[in-house]
Amino acid sequence: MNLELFPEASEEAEVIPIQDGDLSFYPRLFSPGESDVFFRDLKEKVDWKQEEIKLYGKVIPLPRLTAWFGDEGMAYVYSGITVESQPWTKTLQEIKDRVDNVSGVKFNSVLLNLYEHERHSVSWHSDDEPELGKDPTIGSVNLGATRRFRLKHKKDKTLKKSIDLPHGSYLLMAGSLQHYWVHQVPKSSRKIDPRINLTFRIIQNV
Ligand SMILES: O=C(O)CCC(=O)C(=O)O
Ligand SMILES: [Mn+2]
Repeated sequence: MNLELFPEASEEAEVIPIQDGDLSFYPRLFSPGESDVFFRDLKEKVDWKQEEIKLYGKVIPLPRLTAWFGDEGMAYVYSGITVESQPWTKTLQEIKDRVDNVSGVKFNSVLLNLYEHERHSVSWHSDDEPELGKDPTIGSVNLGATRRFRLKHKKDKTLKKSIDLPHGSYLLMAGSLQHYWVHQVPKSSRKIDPRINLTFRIIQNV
């Protein structure tokens, strides 16, 4: 990507003060123009899957579409689903290079979520699967409509945070955040356009 075509991208970060974890927010890691290009490419070309989970013997569709990419041989268990990774596409590699660069790590996999409308969501959880290791670094890129990201502390119920994640933004979660906090993207009663979220991860022992 020729950065001169996208002068409004910025690697400026805000540290979001939070107890028991680290949160950094890059409001415009990707410019609106390049974010539009990424959004369209991913929405059209990714083979989006409607996964299902089993809950109390019932099969329930996840309230969003997903896809899983990564270095060769990455398998990921997510809500009881095992998914083999697909190889990086040119667009995903380009996004990953920018994200790796500001995060100071090398992610080896990414979970893509497509929220087609306001009824699509992700419920309270931590990204604390054993294959991510202790204190995982999770990098979250946002494309398309702004959705609200909520965090709540697992022990101290008075601790909560809410962050709106706009087109082109990047949220870096690190330290003990996944140990002490859960997060969600709630449904909304207000109409919301499609959004794609990419959560970059590092699978250990590969
Ligand atoms: O869509 C988001 O902002 C969060 C997605 C998420 O938490 C996940 O995939 O683990
Ligand atoms: Mn998550």
